[in-house]
Amino acid sequence: TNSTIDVLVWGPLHEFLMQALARDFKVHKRWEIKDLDAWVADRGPHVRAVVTSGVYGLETALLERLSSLEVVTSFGVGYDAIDTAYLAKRGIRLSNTPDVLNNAVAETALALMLCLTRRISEAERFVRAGKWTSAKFPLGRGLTGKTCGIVGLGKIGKTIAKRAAAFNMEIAYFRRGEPYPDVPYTHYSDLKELARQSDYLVVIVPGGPETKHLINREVMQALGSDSYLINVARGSVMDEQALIASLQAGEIAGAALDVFEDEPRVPTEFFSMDNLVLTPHLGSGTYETRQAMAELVFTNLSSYFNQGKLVTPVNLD
Ligand code: 8YV
Repeated sequence: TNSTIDVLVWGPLHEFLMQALARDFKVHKRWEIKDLDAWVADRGPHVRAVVTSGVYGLETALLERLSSLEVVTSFGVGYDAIDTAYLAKRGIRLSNTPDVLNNAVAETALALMLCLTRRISEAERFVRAGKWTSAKFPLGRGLTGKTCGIVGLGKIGKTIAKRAAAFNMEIAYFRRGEPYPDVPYTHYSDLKELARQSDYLVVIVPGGPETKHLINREVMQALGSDSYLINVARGSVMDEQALIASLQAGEIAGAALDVFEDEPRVPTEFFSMDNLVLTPHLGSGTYETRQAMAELVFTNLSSYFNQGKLVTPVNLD
C-alpha cells in the first residue's frame, strides 16, 4: 500500500484523479493548507511526490524545501511552466500526459479554423442581437484547396495535418534545418516563407524560452491580410502586442486564440475585434480526453511507486 506516501497536489485537478489519489496516497492539497510556511517546515521533508498540471507549473522556492521529493507527475503534455533543469539537477523524475490528447487538440484546431473562417461566433452574435431581419451577414472563406501551414509538426501537429488534409487542404510545415524524412508535406526551413505560403497558420510548438515570440510581427505581415492565425500551443509563442498592432493595421484577416500570454487574463483590446475567436484554453477539454489524462497521471504515480518507473517519463537527461 502507498497510503503512507505523502503526495502534495499543487492545485485542484480532475475529479477522478483527486479521488484516486485520496484513495491510494496520503494527499495534501496545497491550496487548502492555511499556513503553508509552517506546514512545509513540518511536512515538507516527508513529501515524496508532487502532482501538478502544465498550467500550474511549480515554484522552485517551495520545491527547494521538499528535500525528499522524488517525482513530479504533471497533468498535460506541455511542461514549459516546470523548471526541468532544476528537477534534473536534483534527480527528480517528471512525467506528462502525451498522446492521449492529440485528437482533442487537433479537433480544437479544426473547430477554430472553421469557426474563424466561416465567422461562426460573429454570425451567432449577429442572430442573437436580432440583426438578421435588417442586415445581411458577410461572407466567409473556405478551407478547400487552401494551404494549412503548421508550426510544430510533432504528434499533435501531424494529427492536425491529417484532419486538414481531409478537408482537401494543402499541408506545409515549418522546421528549422532539414525536412522530416518520413513526412509527405511541403517543408519550409524559413518560418516567414511558410507564413507567406499559408492561408491558415496553425501554431502547435511547445512553449518555453526557445519558442518565445516565435510568431512576431514579421511573421504576421508575411501571413498577409487574407490569411488567418490559429494558436493552440502556448500564449508565449505569440507576441500578443504585435498581434494587436497587426490586427489594428489589418495585416492579417483574423486569428483564433485558445491560449494567451498571461492566462486567464486576455488583452482587453481583443474583446472588440470581431475577426477574433477567443477560447479559454479548452484544447484538450473533452470528457474523454481529460479522463484519459487523469488516468495517465495516476498510472504514472502508481507505477513509479509500485514498479519503480514512470509510464510516460519526460526525459530530463
Ligand atoms: C492543460 C495543456 O494541461 O496539455 C497541455 O499542455 O495545455 C492542457 O491540456 C489542461 O488545460 C489542464 O490544465
